[in-house]
Parts: sequence; C-alpha cells; structure tokens
Amino acid sequence: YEDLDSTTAPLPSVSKSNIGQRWSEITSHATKKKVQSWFQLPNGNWELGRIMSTSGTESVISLPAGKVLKVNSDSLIPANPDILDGVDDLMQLSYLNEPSVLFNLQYRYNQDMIYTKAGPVLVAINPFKKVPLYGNNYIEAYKNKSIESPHVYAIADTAIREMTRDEVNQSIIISGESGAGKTETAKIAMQYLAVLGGGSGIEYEILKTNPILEAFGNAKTLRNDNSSRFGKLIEIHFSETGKISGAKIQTFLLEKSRVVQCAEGERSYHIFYQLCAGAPCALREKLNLKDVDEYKYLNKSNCYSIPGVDDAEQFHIVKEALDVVHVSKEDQDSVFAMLAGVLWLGNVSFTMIDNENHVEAVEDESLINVAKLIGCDITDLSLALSTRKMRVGNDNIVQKLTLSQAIETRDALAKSIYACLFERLVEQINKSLAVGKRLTGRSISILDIYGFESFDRNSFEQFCINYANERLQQHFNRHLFKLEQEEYAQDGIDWTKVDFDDNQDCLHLFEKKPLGLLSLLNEESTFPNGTDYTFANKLKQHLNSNPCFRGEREKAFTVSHFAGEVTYDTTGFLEKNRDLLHLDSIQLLSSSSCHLPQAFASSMLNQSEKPVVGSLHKAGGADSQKLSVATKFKGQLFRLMQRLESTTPHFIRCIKPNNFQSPGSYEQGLVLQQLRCCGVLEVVRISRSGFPTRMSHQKFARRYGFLLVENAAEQDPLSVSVAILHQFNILPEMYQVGYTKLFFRTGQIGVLEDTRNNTLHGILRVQSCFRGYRA
Ligand code: AOV
Ligand code: MG
Repeated sequence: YEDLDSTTAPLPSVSKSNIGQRWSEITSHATKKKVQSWFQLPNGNWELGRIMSTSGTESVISLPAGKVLKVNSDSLIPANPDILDGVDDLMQLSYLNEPSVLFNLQYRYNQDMIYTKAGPVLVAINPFKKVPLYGNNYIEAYKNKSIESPHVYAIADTAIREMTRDEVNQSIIISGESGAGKTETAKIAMQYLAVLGGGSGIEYEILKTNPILEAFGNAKTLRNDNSSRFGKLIEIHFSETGKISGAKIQTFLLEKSRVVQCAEGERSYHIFYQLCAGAPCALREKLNLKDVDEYKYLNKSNCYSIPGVDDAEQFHIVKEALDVVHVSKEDQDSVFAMLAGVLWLGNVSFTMIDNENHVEAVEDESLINVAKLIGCDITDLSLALSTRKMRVGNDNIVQKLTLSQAIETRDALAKSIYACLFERLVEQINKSLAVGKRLTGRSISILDIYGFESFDRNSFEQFCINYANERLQQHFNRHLFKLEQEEYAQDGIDWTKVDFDDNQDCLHLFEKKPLGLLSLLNEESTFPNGTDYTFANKLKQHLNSNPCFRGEREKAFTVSHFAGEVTYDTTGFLEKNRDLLHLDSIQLLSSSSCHLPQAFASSMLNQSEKPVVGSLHKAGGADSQKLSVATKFKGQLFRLMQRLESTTPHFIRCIKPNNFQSPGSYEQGLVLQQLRCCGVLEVVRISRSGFPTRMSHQKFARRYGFLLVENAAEQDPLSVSVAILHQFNILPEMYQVGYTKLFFRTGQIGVLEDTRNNTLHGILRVQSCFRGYRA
C-alpha cells in the first residue's frame, strides 16, 4: 500500500468484511498524505472527507463545509484518487466498495452520462428527461467505433458483430424495477439495429410496433406513467448480408384485471383514453363514444390524464402505426368497436328481480350499445349476463345469477374481449413482420418484461410479475456467476470462488411440487369450495418453515424476493388464477354477426385442452380442463428461458434514481438497494479478478504462432501457446493455462493483437516493397 494515489493501487478482491481490517492497516500511512475516505452520515448517505490524523482506532476526518469529526477508523471506507472520478467501467476503480461505486455513477449521471459498464453488464440510470445521446450521428459514431463510452448502441453493436462472427443468435436482456427505463432502453436498442440492418423497409414496421403495443399494453401506474403490463420478447431476424429480414413478437401474460379496475391514481390501458380523446366525429358517433369520465371502468380511479401526454395526438400516432403494420381500415374499425364495447359493458347495470338477490340487466343505453358494438342480440346479451345454463344429472337447467355473480360475469367478459383483442393484434403484427419471409436466419432477441413491483397492496398480478423477475434474475446469475466459475473449475484454473446471492431458494418456493406456491395455488383453484382464505391457510400450513416465506395476518403472506420483501394479499388469487369465462359468454360471442367476436370465441374454445363445444357446465361451474393462469405462465417462462439459453446474452441493468420520476435527483439509498439486489458489485469483482478473455490452445497457436522467433511448427498447440506467452513476457498473474484454453485478464489479449497487427503490417510493407523492387 505504498502508493495510494496510484491508479494501479491495491488489488481487486476487496470484500465488505476485509475493508475495515485493511483500512486500519493503512490509515497510519494515510494520514501523512491526507487520504480521501468515505464517511457515512446518520441519514445513510456517504460523504467524501480527508483523514487529518489517526491515533489508535480513532481518526479525525474533515468533511466538506468545514466539519471536522473524530470517528472510529473502521467506519471509514477508502475512496479512489480523483484521477478515477467518473471512470466509464467500474472495473477500473482501485477501490471497489459501495460508496465508490455510488459516487462514480452519480458523478457521471450529473453530467448526463447515464451509461456505465460494470464489467460485462451495462448499467443505465434513468435520466427522466431528454439526454443528447441518441440519433443518427451517435448511431454512426458507434458503428464506426469513433465513440467508446458505454451505451445501449454499443451493446447492440456488439450483438450484431458477435452474431455475424460466431454465427450464434444473440439476446439483449433488460432488467430493472418498474420505471427504471427498460422499455425505453429496448426501443433505443431497436433503433440501432434498425439503422444498421435497415434497407428492406421492414425495419420501419418493426419500430412502429412500439406505439401500438404500448397503447394496448401499457398504462399509468403509481410507479411509472407508461408502465408495461405485459412481457415482450422481440426476435429480429437478419439475412446473410446483415439486413433485417423480419421479426417476431412474443408477449407474456397481460394484466387483464386492469381493464375493469385499477388503483386510485392509476389508469387503465392508454388506448381507451386515446380513443375517447382522439376519435374523429364520424367514429365517435358510430361507437356512441362519451368522455372518459362517463365510463365506470375508467372513472373509479380518479385519474384521466398523464402530465405531458396528449392522448388525442397519441391516437393518431397509433392509427398511423396500425396502417404501417398492415391492419386494414375495416379491421381497425372492428378493433375500436371492441374497445367501445368493453367500455359500455362496464356501464351495464343490474336490477333485483326477486328477494333471493337474483338480478337482470337493465335495458338502457349501455346494454343497447354493447349489443350493437359486439354484434349480438340484446336478449342473448342480457341472458348471458344474468343467467347460467348448467347440467345437473341429465337435465339442463338455467340458473339465475345474483348481483355479485352477474357483475363477475360481466367483468370476465370485458377482460376476455380485451385480452383476445391484444393477442389478435400481436398475431396480425407478426403476420405483417414475417410476410413472405422465412424467419430461420440469425436473430437478435430483445427482452423487455414488467419490472419488479412492490406496492402497498400487492395481488395476483404482482405475484406473477415478481415470479417472472425471479426467473430472469436466475438467468443473470447463471451466466455471470455460475457458468463463469464453472468454466474455471472445469479447465483446472486456480480460482477463489466469488459468492453471490443465489435466488434458487425463492424460485423453489414458487416452483416446488407439490408444496410450492404455484402448486398449492393450482390445487386450491380446482377445489370448488376453495377460497382465498383457505388458500392462505394452506400456504401457512405448508410453507412456514421456508426461509423465503412468512405467513401474515388474515389472508396475506410475504415472500423474500431477490429485490426485497413483498407482502401479497390473496384476495382474488383463486378467481384470477382460474380465469373462467362461462360457456354462456363464449356462446354469446360466437353468435355475433361480427368477425372479431367470433374469432375470439373460437380461440377461447381452442385454449381449453379438450374442446368443450356443445357441452354444458357441470354444477359448480369450474371448467377443469382449462389450464390455470399460473400454469400457463410458468410454461411460457420455461420456454422463454430455454430460448434465451441458446443465445449469447448481453445484459442491461436499468436503475431508477428516485421514486418521483423526476430528473436530477439521485437518491443514494435507492440506487444502492438496486445495485445490491442485482449483484452489480459482485459481477465487477468477478470480471476484475477473473479472466474474461479465453481462447482455445489451437486457436491461440494458429493466431499468434507465426510471431514466434523459433520455429514451432512441430509442437503441440499447448506448447506453442506457452512459448508465445513467454516470448512476449506476459506476466504470470495476467493469464492462466487451462486444460483446453488460455484465460486472460481484461486487456491482455489487446497487447498481443497490437503486436500481431504491427507485424502483419510490417510483412505487407516488406512484400509490397519487394514487389516494387522486382517491377
Ligand atoms: P420500465 O419499462 O422499466 O418500467 P420505462 O422504460 O417505461 O420503464 O421508463 C419510464 C420513464 O422513464 C419513461 O417513460 C421516460 O419518461 C423515462 N426514461 C426512461 N429511460 C429514458 C431515457 N433513456 N431517456 C429519457 N427518458 C427515459 V415497467 O414497464 O413499469 O417495469 O412494468
Ligand atoms: Mg416497461
């Protein structure tokens, strides 16, 4: 520790536990040079100070604004020399501790440098304002490599290069909490790919899918004004010549419940507000459109607009985008009719017809409009909403519904229509993006799902969203920690294992059979007498010994997720998991004179494992053949992970610097919590003390063997490799020789590449001189 100001100072593996010990060793020396150090204020923030003196275990530190404090030396954490302020890769920090990383990111953030590398991972901090980092000039610069600073463009560029070089499909995996910037980042990556792979025109269509999917699948939540309520994987295909040849979008579990209700201060899907604000007169009349506050599905949450967003203008953008992806005007009109139908459905009310609580639908403007918009007979509609046909023994009977049953039936119909509409749009978009093209070539997939969520009240939707995030975190861990370290072990490399927070226990809690959260939920959902209450009790009974689980009072339970604890309220879990639409409603849709409702009905019938056409519901109503929502979602996630496993991943971690969606505010505690839970520091630590570059002995010998002074033609690749390393005096700590490969620390292979290039140039020069001489 002689030269603390040197950039090559102490070596990597500083863990939280040995910082203190190390620091007390050096403080006596440090005082002579008034070394900088981090001091934690009572509010948890860190401040940079200078150590004035140290005696025994105490140090005197001077902080900004003239404050001088006497503190315990062990509470001080070493800071990096000024020369390292704002490095663009955290790997370059001499001291890799939490305050230094926080400060480095903040230093850059304050100058609108929102991107920083953390070894192989790109960290992106949401600026919540326009930053001048995008557009064609920047794209050009990253393409020509005339800019080196970290950027989404650089990640996209690497993905294209590696796809071409290695002939392996690539993925760009974007994660982070709700509102951290995943969707924006995904769009920025798409923009780069579109410019570099553009030419056929299909890239324009691909970009236009964004406003459509956001209108139908995003909504304002308390965390994010444009929160994705579905997961999305877009696979962009390239031809041999590197041009985009088509694309395919896969979506995951749309939050249906939002169609019929959302929390105070939140909105339903953007498209509803856009339609009401932007529809031209003729369309308004045809759909009998009212203002948003007249629709019950929209007016309960007391939130109609989003600051800075013009819904009417957005409506035109969406319509134009629909044109671009070849949704015909007639199809667009049917889509809008379905949307208006859903809104009017919410206004359908019921009246009591006997003293057993049975109801029938009120035949008012709402009911008439719904029947017209979805193309059904008004009596059929009324019956479908207030009665249920059932089979008891050999008899068909008609049961009248109570008020709550009728409301449930009405809302289930609205949710199903919307979900089918969303699926149908994605299908149509996919047709347009793949038309006449074979999607078999190389591809780059971009994954943008809903981020980790924790509200005051968390329900089934958060449960699914957070489960998906656990799966994704596992994928991240596997690639950056497990596989990396397994590769060292397999090749016999001398390596001290780096620990990381494995989330396997939490995933087990969800997935274990038969006693895991998902299994127990499914089991309870199939019991006719199961309720949210019995479900909660069952969880407590079977899972209380699991360290990731805690039973709470009443119907609640808490899960320790990798990103923090979340308490879930089981109200509505079973109903949402069953997601039943009664056969009466499906039959209603298939009786429609319009093609969309008919198509929805047949797709709903296809979703059941066995066809239920013609068969009537058993008493009790549960259609046991249908897969539960949780089961379907789990299957989708497994297939997604499998697909991602066959690609080379590039990870982007989005970070939310404050909870107010406001520019310029950087809350250290909030940032730190996100860095911690996704293991950013550990990734840097592994990359720095590890050997990120590797090459097989054969490849290495072939590439650099000609540089050897002594002829090595006869030797085996391993001996040639070792001879090269010796000839170029590569320091022993900079590489490791494995059984099959050589492993290098960061930057080492660059030195050899330079030598190789210089030598090759030299040879070429000599050759051309020689040719000139002969001529
Ligand atoms: P998310 O996708 O991570 O949340 P978004 O990508 O929707 O978050 O970002 C939220 C908001 O942050 C955006 O609407 C922008 O206002 C702002 N923002 C994000 N990235 C940038 C950027 N690079 N430049 C400027 N503004 C940005 V969620 O979908 O809720 O998990 O489910
Ligand atoms: Mg999003």
